[in-house]
Amino acid sequence: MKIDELKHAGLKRWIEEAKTLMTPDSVEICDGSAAEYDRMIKITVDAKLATVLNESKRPGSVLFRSDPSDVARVEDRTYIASKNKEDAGPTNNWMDPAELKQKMRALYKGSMRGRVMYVIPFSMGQIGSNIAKIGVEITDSPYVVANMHIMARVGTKVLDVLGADGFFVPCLHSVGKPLAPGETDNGKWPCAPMADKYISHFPETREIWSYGSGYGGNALLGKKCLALRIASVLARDEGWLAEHMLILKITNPEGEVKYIAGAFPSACGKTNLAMLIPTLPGWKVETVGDDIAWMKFGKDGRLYAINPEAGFFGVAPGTNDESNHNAMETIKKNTIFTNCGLTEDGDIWWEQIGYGAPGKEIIDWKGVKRPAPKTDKSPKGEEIAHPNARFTAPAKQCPCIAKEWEDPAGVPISAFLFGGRRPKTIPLVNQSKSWIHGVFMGSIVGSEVTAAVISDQVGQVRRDPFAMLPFCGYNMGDYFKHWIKIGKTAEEKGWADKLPKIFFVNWFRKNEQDKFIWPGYGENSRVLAWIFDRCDGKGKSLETPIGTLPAAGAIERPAGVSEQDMAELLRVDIDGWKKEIEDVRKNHYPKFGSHLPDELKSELEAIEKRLEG
Ligand code: OXD
Ligand code: MN
Repeated sequence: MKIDELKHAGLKRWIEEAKTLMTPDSVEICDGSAAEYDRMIKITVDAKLATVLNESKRPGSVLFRSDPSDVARVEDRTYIASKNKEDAGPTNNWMDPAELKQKMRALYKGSMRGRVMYVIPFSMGQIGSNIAKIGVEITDSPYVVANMHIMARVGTKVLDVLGADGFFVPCLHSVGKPLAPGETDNGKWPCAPMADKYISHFPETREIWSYGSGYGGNALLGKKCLALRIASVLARDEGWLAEHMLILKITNPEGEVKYIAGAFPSACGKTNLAMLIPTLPGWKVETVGDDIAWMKFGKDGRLYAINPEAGFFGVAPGTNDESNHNAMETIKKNTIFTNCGLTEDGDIWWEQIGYGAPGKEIIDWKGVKRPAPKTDKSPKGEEIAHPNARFTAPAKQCPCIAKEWEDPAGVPISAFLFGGRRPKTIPLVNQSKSWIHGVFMGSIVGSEVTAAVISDQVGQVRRDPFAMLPFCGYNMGDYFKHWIKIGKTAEEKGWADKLPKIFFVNWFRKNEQDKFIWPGYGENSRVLAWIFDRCDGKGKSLETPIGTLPAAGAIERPAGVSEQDMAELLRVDIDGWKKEIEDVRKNHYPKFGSHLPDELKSELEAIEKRLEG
């Protein structure tokens, strides 16, 4: 399709402007076809950016190696450029939108020279669903086009729904590496130096401008940029929720079904939890989504969730048949791998894949030949796969995908989970006493920082409210208010009892020897079963100062967990909680200043009183 054939005048104008600014050699409007996907892969293979994997081991799959400076989301270079700084709030980088655009225009000028400018119309959510949103990404990266084919619904069908004047979020992306005449990428992942990378959001005008990175959330703009940062602003304005949450379907031995949504910071095992195989007999878990949930009230007063994505962009290291058998099945074919090891027999490999690498040598994520590890572990800093190596795979390939995962009406949510990697203090599971108490719990989520993000805080606990710290497109204090408002709306309409119940969970408790005391993975089904019952007002429980905990014996002990460990997992650590709450009062809540809702201040006081006994 040619630009002139487009029906949407605003889209046409925007594409022309981008073309004039970035001066690509040519422009292509993506149709979303399988042939187009194959062509993108061929272009990257010809440019030596991708390696085709062994067809008999990993059919239809390729491996990319990125530049060592371009391996994860870059939070320090991510901006919320609202007109007023206060609207971006204390947790986001801010720059005046006019100033940022001026800076970025200078970078974009001529940045696509020697390249093709691809225009990708995409829908987050089922095309045509009334919850779905349309975006159009302009990019000079065929890697991005191929990934977007998997992660979103792309192509001509989207333009049909957009019509002549439909709303779309313009998403501008350039890797920031123009090519001189005759120059090709020739095996060098194109990107710009760190200081020139910008992942920018303009919430008032609903625009995304990304420059300089070709990796994951920095470049696949439908995911974090649109479906979370811009969508959170749309959700605030339109009265719904755009959340960093997995969605799972759980069926009990009696055949009753519930849907649970869970917010966990990046790399806390959302994908593993969403695809869990229960160890509890008779229970079944199926996947609706592994990263993002968009939720709206239905006519019946329940909150209905859709997964706006069409694929999984999962962290590879640590994924194995034990930790996530369903993910391993999902990525058996038609998958894009990035920054994994390449074995002698043309397959991928990563740390904790469950087996040593075959053969004598392996090529690491930097493209260097190394001795093939005999076990699946490597010393820290010498990993074969980058710790944030990823797979991009179609959700429909997942053996446990729920049949309703594409239902445009969404699925009714019974429970919200909040959690993070917390070695101490936070018990295995804790139900909130009320909606507001649950919002309080969400607002104080914290987690040990991992490699999903470039940061000097790796290993430290950082507060990550609602797991939205890097993804909220506006003032986080106002975001807390929005959650409180959702509760109030339900109350006013007589739907309060239909609101999801809220739980705080922690799979990551450690003992004095720094060893995890809860086995996690499939054994988490024991906790999910208690949560399932609590949603029906069942499940033996205990009122405590921090919330409602399982009564002794309510969660059956898995093999290998001693009675003492189980008691520790469910103990209310009063001193630890006093420190936790003091940290919230002194260091966390003051950041939000006048934007902190009074309701949360009252919750803080109430829990302090309860802890004093
Ligand atoms: C992700 C993330 O990639 O949260 O999902 O970083
Ligand atoms: Mn995520």
